[in-house]
Amino acid sequence: MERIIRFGVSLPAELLKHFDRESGRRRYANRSEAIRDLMRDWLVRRAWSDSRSEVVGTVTLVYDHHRRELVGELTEIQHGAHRMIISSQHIHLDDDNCLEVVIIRGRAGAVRQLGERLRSVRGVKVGELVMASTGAGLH
Ligand code: NI
Repeated sequence: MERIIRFGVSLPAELLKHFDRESGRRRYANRSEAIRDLMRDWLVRRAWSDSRSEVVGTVTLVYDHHRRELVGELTEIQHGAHRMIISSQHIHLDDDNCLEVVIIRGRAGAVRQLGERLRSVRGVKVGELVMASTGAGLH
């Protein structure tokens, strides 16, 4: 079982008051859980800021499939990066619109670059890169 430690932190009373109010709104069971989540978020952000660290990200795209050039370009980019793309899912939302979710694993710099390339393809209506983590080092 994982060893849990307790430690003391000094901080301004007002800061703690605001923190408790916000973490209560977000339905955290207790202050420790809220702080653990903050630490994990910070570690994930740190990992993404080091272009060499191993990360996982998802890119969500919404586009009109009648725009053939756009579809061709998205496919071209993904084939060019097939080693980094773990999976992709395509959903036909209606007569015109498609939703595509692409899961990418690799070095942070390369994952970010690929995400940016996909979302910046001309005609993409919604394009968002979510910076997730392999989970390694997070407990
Ligand atoms: Ni479709």
